[in-house]
Parts: sequence; structure tokens; C-alpha cells
Amino acid sequence: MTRPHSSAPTGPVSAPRICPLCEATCGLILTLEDGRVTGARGDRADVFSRGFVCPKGAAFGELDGDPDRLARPLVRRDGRLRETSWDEAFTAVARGLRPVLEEHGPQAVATVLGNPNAHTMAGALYPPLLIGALGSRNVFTASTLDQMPKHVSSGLLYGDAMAVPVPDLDRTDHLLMIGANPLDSNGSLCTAPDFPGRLKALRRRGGRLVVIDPRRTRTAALADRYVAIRPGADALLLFAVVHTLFAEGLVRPGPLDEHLVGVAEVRGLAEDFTPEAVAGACDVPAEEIRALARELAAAPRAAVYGRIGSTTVAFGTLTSWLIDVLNILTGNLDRPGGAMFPLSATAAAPRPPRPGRGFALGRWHSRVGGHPEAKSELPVAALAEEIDTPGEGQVRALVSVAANPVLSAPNGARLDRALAGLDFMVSVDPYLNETARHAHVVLPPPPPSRSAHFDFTFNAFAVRNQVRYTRPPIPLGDDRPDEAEILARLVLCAGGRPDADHRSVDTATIARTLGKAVTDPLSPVHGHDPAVLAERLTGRTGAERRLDLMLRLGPYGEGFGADREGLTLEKLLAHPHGIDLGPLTPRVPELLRTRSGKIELCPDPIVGEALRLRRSLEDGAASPDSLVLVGRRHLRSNNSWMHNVPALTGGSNRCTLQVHPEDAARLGLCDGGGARVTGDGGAVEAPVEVTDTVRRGVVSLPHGWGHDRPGTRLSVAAATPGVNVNALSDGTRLDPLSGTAVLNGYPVRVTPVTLISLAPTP
Ligand SMILES: Nc1nc2c(c(=O)[nH]1)N[C@H]1C(S)=C(S)[C@@H](COP(=O)(O)OP(=O)(O)OC[C@H]3O[C@@H](n4cnc5c(=O)[nH]c(N)nc54)[C@H](O)[C@@H]3O)O[C@H]1N2
Ligand SMILES: Nc1nc2c(c(=O)[nH]1)N[C@H]1C(S)=C(S)[C@@H](COP(=O)(O)OP(=O)(O)OC[C@H]3O[C@@H](n4cnc5c(=O)[nH]c(N)nc54)[C@H](O)[C@@H]3O)O[C@H]1N2
Ligand code: SF4
Ligand SMILES: [Mo]
Repeated sequence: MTRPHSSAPTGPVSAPRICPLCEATCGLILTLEDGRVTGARGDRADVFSRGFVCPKGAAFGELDGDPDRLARPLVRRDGRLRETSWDEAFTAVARGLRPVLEEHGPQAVATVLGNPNAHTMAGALYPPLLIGALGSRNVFTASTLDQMPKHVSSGLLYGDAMAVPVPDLDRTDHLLMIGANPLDSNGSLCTAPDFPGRLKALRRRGGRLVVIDPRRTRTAALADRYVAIRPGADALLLFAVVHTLFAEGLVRPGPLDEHLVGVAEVRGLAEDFTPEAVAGACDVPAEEIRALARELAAAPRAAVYGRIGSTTVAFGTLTSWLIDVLNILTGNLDRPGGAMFPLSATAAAPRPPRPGRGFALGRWHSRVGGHPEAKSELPVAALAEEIDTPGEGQVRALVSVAANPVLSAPNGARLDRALAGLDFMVSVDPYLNETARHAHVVLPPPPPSRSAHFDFTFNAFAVRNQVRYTRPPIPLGDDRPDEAEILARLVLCAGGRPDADHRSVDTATIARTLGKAVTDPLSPVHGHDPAVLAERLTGRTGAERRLDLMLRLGPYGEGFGADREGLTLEKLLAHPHGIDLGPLTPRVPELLRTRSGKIELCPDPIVGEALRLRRSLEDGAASPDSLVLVGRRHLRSNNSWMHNVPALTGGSNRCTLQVHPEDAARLGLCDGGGARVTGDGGAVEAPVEVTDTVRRGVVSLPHGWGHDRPGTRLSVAAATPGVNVNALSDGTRLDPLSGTAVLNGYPVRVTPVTLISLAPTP
């Protein structure tokens, strides 16, 4: 490895930096030497994470200094991507987008946003402006591979798709966890540094943990009760739990009752889903389902929580809704120790309860498949067909930010081919990977050590209200822009003003926000002069000034003088390890935005899905020989982009097909041998790992692998590429309300094969 030479070597110094590598948002202390990160440990003074760090955070330096990270932009010339200057790269973007926009209109340009946008400041601040500047409805994000069902469920129940309750982990007595494995994922839609420690604390104080998962995960190993459900059957099981609560007189919403409509309708919907009726399909005895209901109802304070195994399934929205219904019917929603709504420092300040505009679904539909929009997005599983199907409105250009859909989305092979046919594609990504290799321009953001960090997204899902900000531990230098500047310049390119000063994007956004606030009678700045207020904002960059504005106008803000004790950027900077804002507090009815001003427990789209579920039950039980596939995550990995760091690969972090011993015997598979897995979208071959941690009838293959394409720059990952699990599905299986891809619980066939070699020839 080459060491960057530096003229004046300095001794090691340390600096705090919030970890951007998963949703836990741990505070780290980085050791810096000669402009490099040489160490990372948990920050014991961090108000939220208190010193916790996992192997990924500890490998921050290796990931940050990965020699395969791009340092300069790439532009395609004569078919090849070549390094160029930043100005030339942006000129190429403007030149690439303009003809598509002029000849074919805004719908011809699609945007695809990947998961790391939730982990960067720029990813929170600029994509909405980019989408606005493009004016295209072809917006695709990783949400439709992930949590969109939860947004739809929250939109319908509370009128606000972003109002997602999180389990009050530190105060609950009973946690019912469905399709989540925080011991490996470190938690999701539940930001909790040291999730494992918090689960152990729950058990130490006499609380109970119940885990429902077709794999006996490391999380399941901690549980008091573990239910090895058949994949995709959770909606049936949870409906039977609802049924039991009603049948046994255990429905007690408590003080929530006055804010609820639709309880009787839910009772009616649950009528047919008796424990006996669903037991076969779930492969869970009826008495165990009753026990789940009784234990939940009996717990003094309980929370039901679901993640990937509850959302990326055929009834994802229904399952997400049932999870909240259980919290509501047992009186656990919005109470300490139950499932509560965080209030982040950059959220809108609470205001008196009032009816809202409600949540609309399907306001427009995708061109080819006719899929309804959800939260102004179309299913990313439908991106390929929007690109490769000719006709009016065909997607001809793509702006991709922090996304690798060739590996992350179903039917990656079709998308791979479709991307190759685009008129223009720009990718904002630190790596030249499976998706970026198709771009005409690649704009690499600086590594995390040279980026500021604020968790706009994850503070809104945190189990404790708190606020932290870290400036770039290592100065960026003049030779490259930060991601905020990259995205601001993309916004200008999209809006046809490529030569305007990128700072104007932030100035205009601040002016717009303040202009609105001063006309709002409930705002602390009502009637003020927006220009004068803008002058008072501090911060070195536009992004910092926007953060200052959001903090000042937020729930804990100083309101431009209204509350001198309140938050500002300056105050936050004076607390480098963060400010604790206290435990979660009840927010109903203030946060409700439904038209009725109530929690609408039984909305029409849900009724339709419940009827579909009942029909699926009538279709009969699965045959004993059928196999379905589920995914899995590994602690030392993250989706598709952490296989290029030696410290994080190898050992048990491998792309193997896990098979139960009985299935292995039946299918003629042996541990270490090969298997060919075939789904309705294609086939892959992987080494077999025989293990009884997966239940019978289920095989498991992780996602994010398949690093064997030409034209990438991932030298470590390419040596052990693995296979792309998403090649198995053709992308037509979706949760209909949310457009979320079914990534778990779809049928596959498995046969033995002899694997020649998984490594590509050098
Ligand atoms: N079969 C199956 N498929 C799945 C899943 C599953 O469970 N099973 N999970 C799904 C889920 S939950 C998700 S969220 C998606 C994720 O899907 P994607 O978001 O498409 O993929 P990621 O691998 O998270 O990362 C996308 C890209 O972000 C880049 N990146 C990293 N840091 C930065 C940064 O600071 N700035 C920028 N601009 N780019 C950066 C990486 O290099 C990578 O190319 O995958 C989904 N796919
Ligand atoms: N180390 C690591 N951490 C990560 C990531 C990573 O890739 N690696 N990815 C990050 C991202 S983007 C996300 S969204 C989160 C996800 O966070 P989690 O959801 O906690 O992570 P998963 O490991 O996908 O857990 C899903 C579980 O659902 C189970 N499951 C599958 N199908 C079903 C089903 O039908 N019913 C039930 N009840 N269970 C089912 C699987 O066996 C699996 O154990 O993790 C984040 N953190
Ligand atoms: S748990 Fe997540 S946030 Fe914490 S150190 Fe590990 S990767 Fe980073
Ligand atoms: Mo995700």
C-alpha cells in the first residue's frame, strides 16, 4: 500500500466523528496521523453511544483510506472512463443532461437514490432540491427495497409517512421483534447505539424478548421465546394475535381510545384469522400464537417492532400496519416503555393538534407497469423497464446518488443491460462499482474523514432524543469539493444554470424557508424580516447555515431569540460529544395529520390487503418439498459496498447458501459443496453451508455480492466476488401498496452442482 507523502509529518491527534456506517450513529474518536485515519475507538463521552463501537466502526480508517476510492472525477471519452478536472466533469454533466431535457422533457431523466444518502448531510439536504429542479416523477430510491411499507402504513394511520414509532428500548418490559436481527444489523428504524447491550439490559431488568424469524439468528439466541415462522406468513400470524386479543377481551387502548377510529372494523377484519386457521400456513401452533397475544397483553409495558423481514415481503404494508395495530390495541403506542415517536432537533416544532391533509397513495403511476407512487416514489424494481421500454416518457438519462441498484434491486441483470443503453448517466459515488461503471460521469465525494456529519434521518428514529454534530476531522483541502457542493452543482445543472455559484442553492433555500416562517403566525419569527434573520445564521458552509436554521426553528431551538437557552449551531459546536435532549415523550395527538385528526385504524387500502391475505390463505398450504429464500446480513458488512476492505471480509462474512440439514440431505447437498439456486428471474451458483440455524424449507443467501463485472475498480471485492442474490427474482413480486420488492420469502429451486471456482481469473 502506498502512503500518501506529506511534507511535515505530525504526531497523532484525535478528533470526534459520528460513524456513518450504520443506523446506530455511534460517536467515534479517530486517531489522525499524516492526514490519515490510523485508528478508531468508541467515544466514551458521546451522550448517546457512550463508547460503543462495532467492528465496522473500528475499521473506519481502512474503509476511509481504501486505495480504490476515487479521488478525482471520471468522464467517459471514447467509451472509457478517464480522470478529469472537476470543472470539466460538471461541464460534461450539463452537456449530457441538456439535450435529454430539451428533446424529451423532464420525465426522461430519472433519479435513483441509495441508502448512504441517509448517512450523509448532503444526502439529506440536496436530493429534494435535485428532484424539484429536474421536475421528473421518475424518482426511485432504496426505500422500495426496504422500509416503504412502514411509511405507507404510518401515512395511512397517522397522516404522516414519516411518523414511525420506535420501540422504547430502555424502558420496555416486553419486546416482540419481527424479522429484525439487530445483533448483526445494529438496528434499523430504531437508532440505538449498542442495541445488543440494550437487549441484554432488558432481560437483566426482568423483561422479555420474543423473536420471530425463520432463522435462529444471534438475536434469536438471546430471546426468551423464539418462533421459527415460515417466511412471508407474519401478516397471518399477527392477524391471529389481533383476533386473540379481541376474542379474549384483551383489547385495552387506554388513553389512546379518544384518538382512535376504526377499532370495530379491525375486529371484523380479524374475525376469520383464528389461530387455528393460520397455524398451518405459519407453521406455528395455534396455542403458541395465543401465548404471544397473552404475553403481549399482560406485559406492563410492551413494544412490537418489525424490520426487513416484516417489510420486504409479499404483505409488507399489511404486516407493518399490524405491528402498529398491536401496539395500539394493547395501549402501548405513545407511552413510555411502548412504541414512541421521537422528536428530533431538526423536526418541525410541535404545534397545537389540528386535522391535517391526510396521506394520499397512487396520485400517479409508473409508465410501463402502472405501479402507484408511494411518497412520491416509484418502485426501484421497475427502473429497468422504464429505461428499456421505448415510447413516450421513456427514461433516457439517470442521476444516481449513493446507489448500487445493479446489485441491490431485483433483476440486476436487466438493469445492468438497461443502464448500458442510457443516453446519459451521472453517478455520485466514491467507488467505481457495478452501477457506476455505466456512468458517463462519476463524481466521487470525499471520504468520511473529510466530511461533516449530522444525522438528519436517524435522529428521527432514535430511542432517545439527542443531537450531535461533527465537523470534518481532516480539512478537505482546496483540490476537491465536498458532497454538499457536488450535489448543489448537480441541482444547478438540473435547473439549467450550470455556471451559477453553488452557494446560491443554499442561500435560496434559506430565503425560501425563512420567507415561509415569517408568514406563519405560530412561528417564533412571525412578522420578522427574513433577510435580517438570514444574516444571523452562523456556519462555515451553506450546509452548516441550513443546519443552524433548522436547529433554531426546531422543537428545541432558540427561535432567533425567542428562547435564549435553545439550540443553535454555535451551541451544538460547544458540545462536541452531543447534547442529550431526554427520553422520548408522548406526541399523540399533536403529530396526527389525518383528515379526521384521529388515528385512522382501518383505512380502505388496508381492508383491500386484508381481503387479499384471506384469499391467499384459501390457496392452501405450501407443499412440504417447496423451498423459499430469505436474506441475511453480516456484522462486518453493509449492503453492497463494504466488501473491498480486507478487515471486513473473510471469516464468516461470506456469500454462502445456508441450508437446513434435512433439506440438504433431501436435495443431495453437502457442506462446502456447490448449489445452483433458481428463481423466476434467473439462477446463481454458491457454496453450501449446512446449518440448522435456518428452518426447514428455507434457504438463505446474503445480498450485495456479485463483484465480478468488468469495468469496476474494487480490487479486493473482485477477488472474492460472491454472487448476486437479486439475480434470482425478476422484479415482478412487489408489495402492491408500497411498491416494495419482495426480497424475502419467494420460491426457489436448489440442486447440487460442482463449483469450478468462484474467483475470476486475474
Ligand atoms: N436481496 C436483498 N436485496 C436487498 C436487501 C436485502 O435485504 N435483500 N436490502 C435492501 C436494503 S434494506 C437497502 S437499504 C438496499 C441498499 O441499496 P443501495 O443503496 O443501492 O446500495 P448500498 O450498497 O447501500 O450503497 C450504495 C452506494 O453508496 C455508495 N456510498 C457509500 N458512501 C457514500 C457517500 O458518502 N456518498 C455517496 N454519494 N455514496 C456513497 C457506495 O459506494 C455504494 O455504491 O439494498 C437492498 N437490497
Ligand atoms: N452489518 C450490517 N448492518 C446493517 C446492514 C448490513 O448490510 N450489514 N444494512 C443496513 C440496512 S440498509 C438495513 S435496512 C438494516 C436492516 O436491519 P434488520 O432488518 O435488523 O436486518 P436483517 O439482517 O435484514 O434482518 C431481517 C431478518 O428478517 C428475517 N426474515 C426474513 N424473512 C422473514 C419473514 O418472512 N418473517 C420474519 N419474521 N422474518 C424474516 C431474516 O432471517 C433476518 O434475520 O440493517 C442495516 N445495518
Ligand atoms: S454500530 Fe454502526 S454506527 Fe456504531 S460503530 Fe458500528 S457501524 Fe458505526
Ligand atoms: Mo436498508
